[in-house]
Amino acid sequence: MTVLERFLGGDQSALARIITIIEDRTDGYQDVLARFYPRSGKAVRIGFTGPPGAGKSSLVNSIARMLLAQGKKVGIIAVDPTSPFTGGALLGDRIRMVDMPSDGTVYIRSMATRGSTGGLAAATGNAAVALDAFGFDYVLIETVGVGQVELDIIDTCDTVVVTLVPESGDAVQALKAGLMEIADIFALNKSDRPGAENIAAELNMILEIKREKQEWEFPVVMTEAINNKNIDRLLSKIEKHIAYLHSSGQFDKHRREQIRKKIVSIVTAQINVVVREKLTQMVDIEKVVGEIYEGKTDPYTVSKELIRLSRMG
Ligand SMILES: Nc1nc2c(ncn2[C@@H]2O[C@H](COP(=O)(O)OP(=O)(O)O)[C@@H](O)[C@H]2O)c(=O)[nH]1
Ligand SMILES: [Mg+2]
Repeated sequence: MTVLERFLGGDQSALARIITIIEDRTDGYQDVLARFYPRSGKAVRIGFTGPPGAGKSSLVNSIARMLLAQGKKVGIIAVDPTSPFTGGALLGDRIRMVDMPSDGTVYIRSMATRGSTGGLAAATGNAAVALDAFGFDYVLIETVGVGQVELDIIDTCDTVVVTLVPESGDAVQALKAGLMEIADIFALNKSDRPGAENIAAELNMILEIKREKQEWEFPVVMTEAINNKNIDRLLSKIEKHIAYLHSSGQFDKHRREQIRKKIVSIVTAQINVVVREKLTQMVDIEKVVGEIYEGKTDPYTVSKELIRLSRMG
């Protein structure tokens, strides 16, 4: 049997192999994804983002357990380099993951964050498509709330949970980092710590502006991931948000937008390759660079001429 056949038969080791193929962009990975697309679209994607140490992995863990108890199948992707899921964990964190069931209802995957982050967002999105096609009901994606790559990843999620902690200034930091913009739900985790009530009040005050403008309530849930406290509330808000997305038509709209973006990114990447190849054939680029450097011509004139010659303009 081929790896694809084993994947379609529900073999998790084949799933792991396929995600590696996707991640490494091994020859033929696009054909594999092409097969997956018609089988995908059913899984709900929940993004968990926020500063390192806020408790994202712990929350993902608790939410996953609760979904599993409901008979749901859960795929987890960790893009957080500090995540216990990625192996850079404290012993305690690893133990927590070990008692996940090994009956095929859950699968945990970390995406490499070392080296080039170039295709990380695309690779993560593609891995989510694979998990979706494999038959998971939920795909939970954990990522640290920084940078464009993370924002691109979060953009593919249906619902975004921003995790904060009661440390002073956290809400303000989140505002600065643009997390307020992308959050659908706030989990104020480590609510066992002092100051939690104050931060929750502060958050709620900031959120009033957003709530006035939109139908959605932008709830703040005070969670304690380690004590399994209010995880049920958090999950019910997630479910409520998904229901809201459906009833408001946003679910459909967002999914279609993702497809549009996907087409543009595939075509753009492909055209980029073609253009680079063509350019090296058409012109002695170093010679032209020299001429521009010496002030004999300029990049605009050169480009205009190249586009004319290539008949692309
Ligand atoms: N006091 C307290 N600690 C927590 C809570 N949730 C998680 N932690 C701890 O915070 C640390 C970081 O958690 P982790 O889930 O790895 O955070 P992440 O970096 O956001 O994924 C771990 O040592 C957790 O055990 C909580 O509700 N209360
Ligand atoms: Mg983590």
